[in-house]
Amino acid sequence: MMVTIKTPEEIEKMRVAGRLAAEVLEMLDDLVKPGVTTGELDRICHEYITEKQGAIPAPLNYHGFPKSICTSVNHVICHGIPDDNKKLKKGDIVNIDITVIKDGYHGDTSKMFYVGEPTIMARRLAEFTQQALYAAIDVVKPGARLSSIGKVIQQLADKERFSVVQEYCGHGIGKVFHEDPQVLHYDGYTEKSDIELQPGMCFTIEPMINAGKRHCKLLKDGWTVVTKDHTLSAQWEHTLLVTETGVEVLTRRREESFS
Ligand code: EYL
Ligand code: CO
Ligand code: CO
Repeated sequence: MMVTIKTPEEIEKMRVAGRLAAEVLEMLDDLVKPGVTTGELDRICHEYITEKQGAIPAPLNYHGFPKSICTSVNHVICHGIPDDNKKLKKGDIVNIDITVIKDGYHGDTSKMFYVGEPTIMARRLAEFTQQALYAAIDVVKPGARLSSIGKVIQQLADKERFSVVQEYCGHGIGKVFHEDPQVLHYDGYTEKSDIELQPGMCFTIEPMINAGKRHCKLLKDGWTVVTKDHTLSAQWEHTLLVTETGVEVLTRRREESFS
């Protein structure tokens, strides 16, 4: 396993990439509403990233992925493909996942949007998942172990009787979209893989939480991951930098404040 430590010059580029990714999510706030298609949202993001930001949407052609963003609606866990025929409707919940490359470095972030008024369960699941991400961010500091992240998320989910998806995880990030280490959202490290966090490490935390059982199914399109029991799923993601004293949230949005 090869975990990179970013230089001060690289950290500045990670800050820029992170800020741009966050700004794409902020731009979407007024656009996610009943009647819009996920295909339209993809085109809007693609144009914003390439024209306004002078950046590259990382998912496009990554391992052959056909679009510039991921849009995961209701029981879709992750990697939902934007589709001109998929109109969002009142009561839907949708995760929009943005990764941009700027000056060679990646910023990766996602959040849940409500389309009109969500059901009580949908809101509870989405808010819980955001709080689980925040609790996990809170344990990130030099000397902490990678396993403390998944332990906190799993423990909170157990209390609410929600489940934590195990097949997809957070990841180191930098010049490369997905680098070491793997960041598990459940309690699953071996002694060897459970590294100690050090200043200059960058990685994402991106828990996927299901209202029902944790198991996934890959659709025949080869990309879309859904809950096997078709219950709702939520995900939130930030890109983080381990600092000398704690953590910096590189993809922080205006509406967020971190201690
Ligand atoms: C594209 C590649 C299989 C993303 C992330 C887009 C989808 C399915 C192969 C991870 C893996 C985003 O870190 C990610 N999101 O936060 N693949 C991804 N793809 C894709
Ligand atoms: Co992402
Ligand atoms: Co990611």
